Amino acid sequence: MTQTDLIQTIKDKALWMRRTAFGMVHAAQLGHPGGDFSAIDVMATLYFGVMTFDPKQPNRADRDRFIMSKGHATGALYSALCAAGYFPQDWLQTYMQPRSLLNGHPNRNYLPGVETNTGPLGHGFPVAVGIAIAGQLTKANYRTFVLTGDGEQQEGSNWEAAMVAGHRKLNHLTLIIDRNRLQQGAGTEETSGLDPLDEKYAAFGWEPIFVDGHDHGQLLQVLSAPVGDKPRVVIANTVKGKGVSFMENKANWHHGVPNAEQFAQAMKELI
Ligand SMILES: Cc1ncc(C[n+]2csc(CCOP(=O)(O)OP(=O)(O)O)c2C)c(N)n1
Ligand SMILES: [Mg+2]
Repeated sequence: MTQTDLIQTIKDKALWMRRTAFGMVHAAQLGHPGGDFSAIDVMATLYFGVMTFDPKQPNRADRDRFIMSKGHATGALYSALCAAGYFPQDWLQTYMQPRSLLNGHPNRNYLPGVETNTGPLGHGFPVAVGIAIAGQLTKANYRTFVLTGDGEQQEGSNWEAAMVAGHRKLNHLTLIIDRNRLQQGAGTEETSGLDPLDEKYAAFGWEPIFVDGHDHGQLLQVLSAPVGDKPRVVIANTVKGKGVSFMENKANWHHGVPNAEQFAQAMKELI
């Protein structure tokens, strides 16, 4: 496949994921669509352009690992896993229903492709560091990718994990920060400021890179770049609610859910 075709495939998957995730949220009348939409272009690039995995053998030892540390964004995660072939499409209709395998926060005991349970912010990144340490100790070649929210970076556990990863030079580890500048109900910089994230991570022994988190070409280039000699942090500048005009950059769409009219309008825009 040419690079242009690959980027088109990723775009098509991202569009399907946005429509699917919003459909799940609309049906359940629950979810976190703002953070789904800021993350979906990163996720589509990882699953359809970067990572090596086999959905028929989800526990293959040599698979690349993806950890969704911002575990509330299950619309993004489940639509990616379904599109990647981990489970049939009709499972999506059960999202957040009683006894569904598709909980509001992902559970590795229920769903293939989920590497670890997340939801409590600040949990997935430390687990990803542990997975990367295991890879380093066993001289494995797999890569570990972990996605955190930017508000999530306010949790202290992230900074312990970052310190260990820098110290151990976990060069097969890539952290992606979904830098949409909003958390639940407010901006990150007015709540507990994070900037300058690049300088902070550099001081912890990481290689920081900024990227437009909705530019599939840029994302593909940065996320598939060969490993260096340090862990890498990709600070993805994103828009919460990206793709739907009335949701973009609106804090109330963190866990807002659409009525029938809003859902129809979103489907008109997501084409
Ligand atoms: C430890 C913990 N505290 C609070 C919450 C509730 N919560 C869920 S999402 C969220 C905001 C997260 O903001 P951010 O990380 O920026 O996510 P995004 O903008 O990507 O949705 C909060 C406070 C939680 N899940 N875990
Ligand atoms: Mg955020």
